[in-house]
Amino acid sequence: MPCYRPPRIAGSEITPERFFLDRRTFLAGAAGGLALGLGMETANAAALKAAPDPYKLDETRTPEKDVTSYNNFYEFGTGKGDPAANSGAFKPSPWTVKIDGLVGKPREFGLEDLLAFPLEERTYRMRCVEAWSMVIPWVGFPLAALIDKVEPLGSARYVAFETVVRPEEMPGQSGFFQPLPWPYREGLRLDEARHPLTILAVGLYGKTLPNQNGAPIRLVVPWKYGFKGIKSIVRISLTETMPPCTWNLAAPDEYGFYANVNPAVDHPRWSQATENRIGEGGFFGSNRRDTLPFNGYAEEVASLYAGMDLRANF
Ligand SMILES: Nc1nc2c(c(=O)[nH]1)N[C@H]1C(S)=C(S)[C@@H](COP(=O)(O)O)O[C@H]1N2
Ligand SMILES: [Mo]
Repeated sequence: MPCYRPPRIAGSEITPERFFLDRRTFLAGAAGGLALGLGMETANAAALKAAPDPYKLDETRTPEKDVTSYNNFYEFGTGKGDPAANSGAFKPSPWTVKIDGLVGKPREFGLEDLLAFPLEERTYRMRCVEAWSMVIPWVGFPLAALIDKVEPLGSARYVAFETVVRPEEMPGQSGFFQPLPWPYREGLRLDEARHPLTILAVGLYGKTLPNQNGAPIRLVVPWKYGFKGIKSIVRISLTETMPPCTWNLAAPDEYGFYANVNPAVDHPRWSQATENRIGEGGFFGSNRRDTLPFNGYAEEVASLYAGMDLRANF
């Protein structure tokens, strides 16, 4: 049995910028050539070109080198540079995602089946609970399209997700000290999962998803804190009751099930009112921008929470 060391993440207010920059300089040589040649650029290219982004943002995209070198993916280590440095041996192909639980047609989807969904580009803000943010051009498809294929039963109310467990390929899952209990788990209410903003991403910047960003398929829910965006998914289950979620289990007073971005509800150890947009500088209070309710997607999603106390149900 590994020793489970309770995680204690910190706000980016206290992230030493020098450390991040050193790591990044060190890793710069590894940042190229990360597309793993799954053929995504050719598969579905026509559909991708044809589909306009309905949520197009008028904000500068975070440079690709930052999106692929400053990551949270504890299966590869807890440092921001660890996922890019330690995920070279990870094999995202072949891959299957099992869909089970309260569905009429449970089945396994191979990577080819997943890449066959009409792909779209979606440029979304991503706001980590640690108070940093990015703007990322994802490639993916609505989770609703996948859910429809398996025909949810009337009793299904939630969707549970699980990340792969592969200690041989994921150094953060082996060794005596491990930062989290595996598999990493996340969940959504079924209506959140079906919302058109919610996508399964298979790429970014028009390329196959790099290992450190959750290859070959990860969840993106842009109005929620980044930890809801579970990576390298192998199982999706429809359930009647609220599924257990990794960070919520680890520290329930710090990370809620809903985890909707909310500048009015501070993390117990730091403010959530402002954020540091990666690539713009400003770790130490200069150049911070205001965090927006629902990460700027209130018009689209606030109605999902009508009548809910958003301070209590964080
Ligand atoms: N399996 C898994 N998924 C995960 C994480 C993780 O540690 N393991 N970290 C989460 C957190 S805290 C964030 S902010 C985002 C980061 O996504 P990115 O590295 O692609 O920017 O992934 C989320 N998904
Ligand atoms: Mo995060």
